[in-house]
Parts: sequence; C-alpha cells; structure tokens
Amino acid sequence: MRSAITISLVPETKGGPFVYWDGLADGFARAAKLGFDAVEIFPSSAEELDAREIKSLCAQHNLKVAAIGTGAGWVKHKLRLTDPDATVRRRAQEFIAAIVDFAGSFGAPAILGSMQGRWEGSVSREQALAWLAEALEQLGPRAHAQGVPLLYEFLNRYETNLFNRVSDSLEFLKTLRTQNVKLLCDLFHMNIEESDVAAALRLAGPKLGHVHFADSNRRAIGLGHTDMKPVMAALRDIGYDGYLSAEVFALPDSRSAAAQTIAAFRKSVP
Ligand code: LER
Ligand code: MN
Repeated sequence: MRSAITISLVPETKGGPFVYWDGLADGFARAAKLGFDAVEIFPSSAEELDAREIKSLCAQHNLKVAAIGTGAGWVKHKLRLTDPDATVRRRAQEFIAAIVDFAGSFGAPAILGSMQGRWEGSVSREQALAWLAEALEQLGPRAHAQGVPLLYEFLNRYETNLFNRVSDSLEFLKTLRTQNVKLLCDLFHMNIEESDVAAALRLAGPKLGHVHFADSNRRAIGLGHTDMKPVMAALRDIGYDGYLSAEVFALPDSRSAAAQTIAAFRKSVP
C-alpha cells in the first residue's frame, strides 16, 4: 500500500476535506518533504491543469499522481450525471471524460463521487440509476483505453441517496457490461454507513480500487475513534496494494494533518 495526500485547487471547497490548499507547487513540495508516495488532485476542471507543470513536479519531487477528483463538476459547475436536464447530464459526462483522459496520461484514475448526484423530484431512483449506468458504460471503457480503472465512490446518506454502502454498490457494478469500474472506499463515509467497516472492505475484495484514509470525524487517521487494526487487517487480507489517500480536514492545520497522516500511515503499513 502506498500513501497519498490531497491538494484542492478549488477555492469554493475551502473548509472541505482536503489537506493542502496553496497550489500544486506548494502541495507537491510539502508532500515530498514528509515522504508521501503520491498526491491526489482536486481541480476545478481538466482544462485548469497543466500537464507539463505536473510532469515536472512529479519528476522534481519523485511523486506520483494517485487520482484526480471530479467533485468540482458538482460543487463549482452544478453538473451531475443524474440531473433531469439532458444537457446538464451530457456536460457532466464530458467534464468527467476530460478528467479521465488527463488523469490517464499520468497512469492515474479519475474519481466519480459527488457528480453522481441523487434521485429526487421528477427523477425516480430507477431513472437515476439508468443514467448513472449509462455514464459508467461510457466512462469505464474510456478509462480502460488509458490503462486505468474508473473509481466509483459511494457516499454517505447526506451526500447521495444512490449508493451508501459497499454491498449495494457492488450489486450495481455487477449489472454493468464494463468491468473497469472499481470502488473507492472512503473510511469516513463507511464509518457512517457500514455496520462493520472491515467486513465491508473484505466484501469489496478485488473490486477495491482506492481508499480515502480518513478517521471517523474526517480528520487525519488517529484523530478520531476509528479502530484501524481490523481495517488494516482487512486491507492486507484482500491483498489491496493501492493508495491510502488522506482526504481529511486540514485540522488543526494542513501541516499537522499531513504529519499526523504520514505517521499513521507508517504505523499502519510498517
Ligand atoms: C465527498 O464527500 C467525497 O468523499 C469525495 O471524495 C467525493 O468526490
Ligand atoms: Mn472521499
């Protein structure tokens, strides 16, 4: 397992669960100094990202890109895959596709989380899931063409009413033709929704593609009340060899959250 830490480039998400906030050069330098393996980037859009700049930062600091998030598509641009308006759905899919392509060129997956949206109003659950499936059938193969999976992140009940747990998410993924969608398990969401986080990770097994490494209160691991022993045992037992990526609040500040995370990572993955 490898360590990663988040950098948000989106001012609208200020106060959200990301560790570094002062640009890529700052985030890469700080992550490298602490010995992280990779960074996870949360951009406003693919267009905002400069591939040459990121390539040179990766080389300079010997860091990889763990994943790139698409959440700004919702937070900033109000795009979601289950919007009743067909134009919004199409733009949402294009927004994610551009990030899939960009991330793929770094050997990294894109994350579909908040942009899944929710069923409500005129949109039935059945309809929302059909639109979500349709999008995944396009985006999964698109990621495959880049040699990476697409990460589907189920969220807690306050952020989506589509899928909140590993078991339901897996059942849904099984109905797809594409086999290239993997699960992103965010330990914070799981702490709210799963009765047994470790058992849920075991259930995910080979379908687990990425982990958001966050404690029960969405602070750095060790600053909440999640018992990491069974969680790490489950990850080891299923042979998970991907990233543990700190998507946590910069509390009490970025520096402490990052230092606490790398210490917790080293304790968890000796
Ligand atoms: C949102 O709560 C979250 O966990 C993000 O990773 C989804 O984009
Ligand atoms: Mn997450």
